[in-house]
Amino acid sequence: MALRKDFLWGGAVAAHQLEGGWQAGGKGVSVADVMTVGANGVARRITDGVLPGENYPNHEAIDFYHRYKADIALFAELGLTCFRTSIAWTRIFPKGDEAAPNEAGLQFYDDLFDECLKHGIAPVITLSHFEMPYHLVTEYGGWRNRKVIDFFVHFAETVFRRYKDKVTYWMTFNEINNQANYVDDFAPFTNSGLKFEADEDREPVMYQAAHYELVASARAVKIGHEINPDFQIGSMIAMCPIYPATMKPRDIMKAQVAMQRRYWFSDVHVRGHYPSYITAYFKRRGFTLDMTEADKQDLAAGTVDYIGFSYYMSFAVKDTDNGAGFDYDEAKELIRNPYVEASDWGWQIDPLGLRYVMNWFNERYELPLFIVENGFGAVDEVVDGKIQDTYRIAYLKAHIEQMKDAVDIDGVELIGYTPWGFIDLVSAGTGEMKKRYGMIYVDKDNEGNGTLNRSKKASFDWYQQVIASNGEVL
Ligand code: P53
Repeated sequence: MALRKDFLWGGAVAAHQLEGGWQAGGKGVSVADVMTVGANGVARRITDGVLPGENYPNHEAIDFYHRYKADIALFAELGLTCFRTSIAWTRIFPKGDEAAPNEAGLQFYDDLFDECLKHGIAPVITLSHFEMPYHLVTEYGGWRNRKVIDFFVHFAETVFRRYKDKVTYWMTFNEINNQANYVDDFAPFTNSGLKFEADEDREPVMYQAAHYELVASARAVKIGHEINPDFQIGSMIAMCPIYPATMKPRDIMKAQVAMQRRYWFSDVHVRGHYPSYITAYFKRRGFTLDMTEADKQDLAAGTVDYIGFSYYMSFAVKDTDNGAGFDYDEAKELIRNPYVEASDWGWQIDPLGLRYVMNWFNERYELPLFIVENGFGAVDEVVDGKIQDTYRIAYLKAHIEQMKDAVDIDGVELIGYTPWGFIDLVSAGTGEMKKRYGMIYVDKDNEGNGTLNRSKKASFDWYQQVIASNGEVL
């Protein structure tokens, strides 16, 4: 047995993390454009608009906007058969609430996709990857406002129609479930454009925003299938399995509830309705959400075709509160797992966890899977002009082995694999360049200095032979 013949070997990025050109071709300001650079353990700041004197790393990023032709030639040399990126919403609708799209933005992605297709690389496209128009935040309160559903659906329909013959694989919202951590400012802002009052009860606001996103996603899926029945439109879930700390029954139950808090989103995407454990939770907590009959019909009519997910690490949790609800606070309750190593940024490295979650998804949904992010953020050092990133090769190799076992031994259906940031780019979490995932090195540092030149790391040659052998030579 082996991976399927048409297995998609790719690489993944997101528009705001590599394009730069933040004002080029009429692009509007996105939420990523108002986030400063952070550091390991230091959160990025979200400023009130773009302020002078601040370092906003996404403004230039790695300047893919102006260099994409040479970059895609390099991706072709690597052997990619697909390229996952996103469409920056603000290139198409600079403010988000316009009736007519911005032609220059649409043309940019036409040219980009043509360039990919010329090299036999299929574009795999995320509609919303942490880059909603900032205007929708200031004028509408982000996804706390129902009107944003229509703005998103209009954006989705516009790009579905425009690229219907160039793109087959789509995803609606990147890592929609990150906002399960609504306590820190990062995920609510990047997922949903949410900013909170100091004394606001954040949790129901997050659920309301997520509900509108799920409705918007379902409406987009339905319209997409009408525009082109061949479209494959997936969810995109950040999968970090949450293990119980011990075999103590209360730890097991705690881990189950924690999984429910992180993964109810994919239940709705796939099944087209809310699971009863989450509606029971809303009831117990007294959350009264704006959820109409029409919403329910929309959810049922727009279920996804496949499960796109990212996998970097596993989590673990221990029961501490002794309550009957096993309530879970993701910002505070995760513990270090002594059985696995961690990256310099504390991300716990757990290759077998990938096989575990592939089984979990397969059991639960019986849909094809697509691993649309996986990778190792590390500091690279150039020695004699070359980066010998053996640690990255070891991480990717170990994960690909588990992915193959899930397919071969466990019978999971898998569409493809696109390692994250295969060309170095701006970290989403910290805004750093230093946290590198790439097989292609980009000469730029955290302060924004560097030539932006591209060069191959040792992992480039390694991945090239992995692709050429369809995963047989690792
Ligand atoms: P960075 C948290 C946990 C798992 C995945 O992340 C995450 C995050 C957010 O930081 O994000 C995804 O750059 C995301 C990408 C992101 C990548 O993982 O913080 O989809 O945009 O760059 C890696 O190291």
